[in-house]
Amino acid sequence: MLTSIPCTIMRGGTSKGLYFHEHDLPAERGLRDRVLLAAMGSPHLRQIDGVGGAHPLTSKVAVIRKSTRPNIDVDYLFLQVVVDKAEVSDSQNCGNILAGVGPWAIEQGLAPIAGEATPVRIHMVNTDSVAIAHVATPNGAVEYEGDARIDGVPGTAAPVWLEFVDVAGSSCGSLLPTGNARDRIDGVEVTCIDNGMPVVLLRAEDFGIAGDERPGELEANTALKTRIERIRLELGAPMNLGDVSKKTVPKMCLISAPRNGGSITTRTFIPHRVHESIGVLGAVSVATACAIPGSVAADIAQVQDTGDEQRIDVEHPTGFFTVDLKLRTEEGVVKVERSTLLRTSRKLMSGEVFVPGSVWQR
Ligand code: NQM
Repeated sequence: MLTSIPCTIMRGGTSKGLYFHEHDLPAERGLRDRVLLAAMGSPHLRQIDGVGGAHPLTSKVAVIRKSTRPNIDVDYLFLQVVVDKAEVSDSQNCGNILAGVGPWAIEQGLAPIAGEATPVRIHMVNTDSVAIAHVATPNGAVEYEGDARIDGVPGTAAPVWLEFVDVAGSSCGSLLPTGNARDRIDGVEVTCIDNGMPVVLLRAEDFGIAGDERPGELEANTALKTRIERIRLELGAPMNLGDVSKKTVPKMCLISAPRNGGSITTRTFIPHRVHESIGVLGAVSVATACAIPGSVAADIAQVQDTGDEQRIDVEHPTGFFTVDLKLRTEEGVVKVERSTLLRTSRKLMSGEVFVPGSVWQR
């Protein structure tokens, strides 16, 4: 007999995933992961026996519960279900799937409507940090349709503004986990940064590429992939992430001069496939590196000197990702006060997902 589990499928930003109430999944972690693998159809390159989209960006899960923390509406745990391996990882956060958490929480009665736009305060369990999602709620209900446009998603939708205040160092312990704005490894200069997502910035030219190649072209470049993975594995410990061989962080971001009037061009290994755009917190980390004197991005980025309030347009394979940063400089050290950015989200399906009874019976 199949086991049915209440579930919502949502697009969050440029990702898509399954959203669950924590209490609808098994409490024991190993069993929970086996259930999620079965729901997605992993491990299988096409996830043919599940609802996964056969790409890391469409094989994601949000597990949500009402929060008991003061001044927080919900706790959100992000899980990456690996497409072709029997692995489920909580080693990273996801700001795109986060974009669906606010609307979902309101519709599930976990956050009260508060006028035209409802702020939903979300504790992000993976990184023990807080996001505030501002969800359009005219007429006392979540509105999914609207005029907001984000690159990487066709059409328009209602805006979901995301605000972060305490994500710097949330995975690695500090904004610049190695203590330096620039390090040298394997013959190249890199910047290791964590403003919500651990990212290593590398200059594309140091790898003999232009930096605006299509994701597929980069994924087909085996020598490039091997070298980038070697650097990633070496940087795990210095970035306070330990052994990263089974983790999806740090992300490896190749940077070069902007091509289309933005601040910087990016191509991001996440870490084995190349992102079709760029992750939310990944973009926040890259944007922050652009504003840090001495980073490898600072040399390349075209950023207007607007003092402590900076708008950084991160170019990626399918357009731009705009990040607004509020910074403060203390004794020559850049600190982040807040980052804000626009996402959209859409409810796609609400119902039950089925897994074999041999995997789980309630
Ligand atoms: O950086 C992809 C995505 C992400 C993560 C990844 C994300 C983020 O685009 O906050 O959103 O880098 O694995 O969903």
